Amino acid sequence: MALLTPEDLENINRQLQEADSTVRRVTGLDIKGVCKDFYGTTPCCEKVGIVPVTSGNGIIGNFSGSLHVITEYFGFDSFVTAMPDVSGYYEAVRNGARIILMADDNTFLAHNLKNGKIANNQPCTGRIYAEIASRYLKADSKDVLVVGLGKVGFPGAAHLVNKGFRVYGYDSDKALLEKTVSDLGITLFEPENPRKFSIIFEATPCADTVPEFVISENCVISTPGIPCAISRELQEKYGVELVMEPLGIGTASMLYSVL
Ligand code: NAI
Ligand code: 0TF
Repeated sequence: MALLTPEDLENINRQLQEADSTVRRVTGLDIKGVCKDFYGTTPCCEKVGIVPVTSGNGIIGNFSGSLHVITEYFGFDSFVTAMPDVSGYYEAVRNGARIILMADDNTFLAHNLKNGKIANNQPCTGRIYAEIASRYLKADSKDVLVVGLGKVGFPGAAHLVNKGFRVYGYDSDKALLEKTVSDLGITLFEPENPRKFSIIFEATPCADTVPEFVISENCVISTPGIPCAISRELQEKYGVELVMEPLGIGTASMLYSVL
């Protein structure tokens, strides 16, 4: 898994506010509104315990602090434990946490201790970014280009198929691409046959993965992928609505999914 850096998470509150404005322009709802509609749940001041985890590459500066800001932004009452790992988990439960948020290098989970529901960041992120893309108010058709069909992209693409969109899939891993095209019944996007899209969902760990020839004027690119899928120059040239934020939208999706 590509790991976040403390720099990715700088000014998380501002990043979240900017993403919220874009989501509102794109869908007519803010992030809370999309999550509420999608999962049919509403937070009721559930207490969230955020537990730092030291295993593997260790604690990421700003990670727990950003989760604290994000959970409060979405209306949860949250705290970061003083201790990490198992001691932190114990501390969170003893201090009344109803939902635990914690991540090692492979898994970032939300676990609701009251109803037993558990969520994984990757599918929750894929689904919510795909859902936002699917709600684009100015879309000119139900065609969607999905770039990157891994642990985030696959569940997002599957969600778009379930919603009745015509999904064109692309991944630089040819074997994975062919398997996914067959498993999901989507269309293989061939760069040799270029076409333009008004809805693009991208989930790769690489920069500049969305080529100019697929971008239509005022399209939406909904992308959890870090670094950014398109250059600022292309974004400005085509008036792209870019939904991109490093942690908050995916975390909101996890939290609403376990309520
Ligand atoms: P993954 O490794 O499971 O999947 C990435 C896929 O992208 C792979 O199938 C790979 O073959 C493909 N790929 C790589 N370069 C490509 C290119 N140039 N063109 C087309 N396909 C390409 O990774 P995962 O877990 O799905 O994460 C994807 C990205 O999303 C990462 O950058 C990760 O950090 C980010 N992420 C962001 C979150 C957020 O809240 N913003 C949450 C979770 C992940
Ligand atoms: O960096 C990641 C994921 C996060 C997905 C959301 N964008 N790409 N995971 C590693 C998190 C490790 C956290 C660390 N153990 C801590 O500070 O607790």
